[in-house]
Amino acid sequence: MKKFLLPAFLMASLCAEASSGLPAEYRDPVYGFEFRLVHGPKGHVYVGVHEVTQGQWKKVMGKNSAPAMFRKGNDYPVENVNFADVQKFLDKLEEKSGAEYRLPSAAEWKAASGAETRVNNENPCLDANLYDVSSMKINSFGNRHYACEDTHAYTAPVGSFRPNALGLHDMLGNVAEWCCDASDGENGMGGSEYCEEAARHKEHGTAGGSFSDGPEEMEKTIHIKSNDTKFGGLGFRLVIDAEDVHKTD
Ligand SMILES: [Ca+2]
Ligand SMILES: [Ca+2]
Repeated sequence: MKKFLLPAFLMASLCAEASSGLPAEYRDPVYGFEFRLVHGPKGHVYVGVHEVTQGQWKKVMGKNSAPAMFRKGNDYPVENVNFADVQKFLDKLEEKSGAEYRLPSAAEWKAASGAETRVNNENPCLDANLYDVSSMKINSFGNRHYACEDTHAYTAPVGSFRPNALGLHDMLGNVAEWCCDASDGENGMGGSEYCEEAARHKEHGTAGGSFSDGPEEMEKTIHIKSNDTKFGGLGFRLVIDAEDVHKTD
C-alpha cells in the first residue's frame, strides 16, 4: 500500500493539537491575521504565521501610517518600528478587535522557531532572506555575507520562503522581531502577565535576524536592543494566548 507523508509543519501542528485539544490554526475574525498553535513555555499560544505586514499595519492604524523605510507594498513586513510604536499598534488592535494580542517572549519565540533558531543547512538562501550575494552587491553593511543568492537585497514579501516545521514563515531573516522581554529565551518565561511586566523595561530582545545579517550576527538568536531602536530590518510578529482566543469566542 502506498504511504502518504504529511508535511513536517502539519505533523507538528497535529501533534500540538492532539496534545492540547485546541485547534492547530486560528484566524482573527476581524483582520484575518493567521496563527498556528505552539506549545509555549507557559502554555499554548497562537503565533503569527507571518511578520506583521505594511498592509495589516495600515488596516489597524489608518491609511498612510506604515512607518516602513522600504515602502514597497502591503505584503512586505512593516519595519522601522521602535518598541513604543509596536505598543501603540497593539493598543489600537486591542481597542478595535477586543483581543489581547501581544509580542512573544524570547522563550515563546524560540519555541515557535523549534530547532531552527540558527541557519544550519547547506544553502541558507532557501529558507531565509539574509545578507546574501544579491544584497552584498548593492549594500556594504560592513559584515560578512552568506555566499548564496536569495534574490532579495532588502526586505521580501512575507511568506516568500518555505515555512518552518510549525508552518511559520520568516522566523529567520527578513525582519528581526521585537520580543516582549529582554531575556535570551532560556528562562522558560512567557504569557500575558509576564509580558505586561516586561514591557516596562528599557531594553527588549529582537529575534531571528534580518536581511542585513550575515553568519556572524546569526550565531546569536536574540539581540538585546534599547527601546528606541528602529531600522529597516526590525519589525514584529503577533502572539495571543490560546485561552484568550477562547475567551473572545
Ligand atoms: Ca537577502
Ligand atoms: Ca523574521
